[in-house]
Amino acid sequence: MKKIMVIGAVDSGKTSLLMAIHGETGQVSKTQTIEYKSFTIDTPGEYIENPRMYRALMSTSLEAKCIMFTQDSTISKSIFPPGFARAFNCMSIGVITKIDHPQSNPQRANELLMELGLKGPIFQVSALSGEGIDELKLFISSKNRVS
Ligand SMILES: Nc1nc2c(ncn2[C@@H]2O[C@H](COP(=O)(O)OP(=O)(O)OP(=O)(O)O)[C@@H](O)[C@H]2O)c(=O)[nH]1
Ligand SMILES: [Mg+2]
Repeated sequence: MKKIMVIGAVDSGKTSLLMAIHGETGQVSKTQTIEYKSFTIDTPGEYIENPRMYRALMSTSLEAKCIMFTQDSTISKSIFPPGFARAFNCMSIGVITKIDHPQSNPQRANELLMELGLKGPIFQVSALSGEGIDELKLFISSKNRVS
């Protein structure tokens, strides 16, 4: 079965997001390497922050039917090169994270994600409060049905 992969900056909330999707609670730890868990693939933020690791992201993405690109809504800049999502053949969506945070600016995060050339929609979530997680899960499960 093809998987759902997540790519985004260090600390953008990728692992927390996957934990919320899997219904897991507890302490989040730093992602050191590419991690497979049932239908998801987690990646370390360093892999998008270091262009030498792009190749690893590209080859891993062959196992994915959908890539979630995370943008931390408390951060004012994007780590992604413009049009980056177009480099991947599969479905691509944006996920705006940490919308519960007092410094969250979802509008700015949305504008940053719009530069990626995503094929699919952009979701707004908080792994902390659970807001937006059900909507994202619904979209993911619809992708699971089609292939
Ligand atoms: N307020 C708030 N904090 C969050 C949320 N999601 C994650 N965080 C915090 O952001 C920090 C980084 O979260 P991670 O899930 O480890 O981020 P990551 O993208 O997996 O980071 P790397 O594995 O280093 O690439 C942690 O301190 C989390 O508690 C959220 O929805 N709201
Ligand atoms: Mg992580």
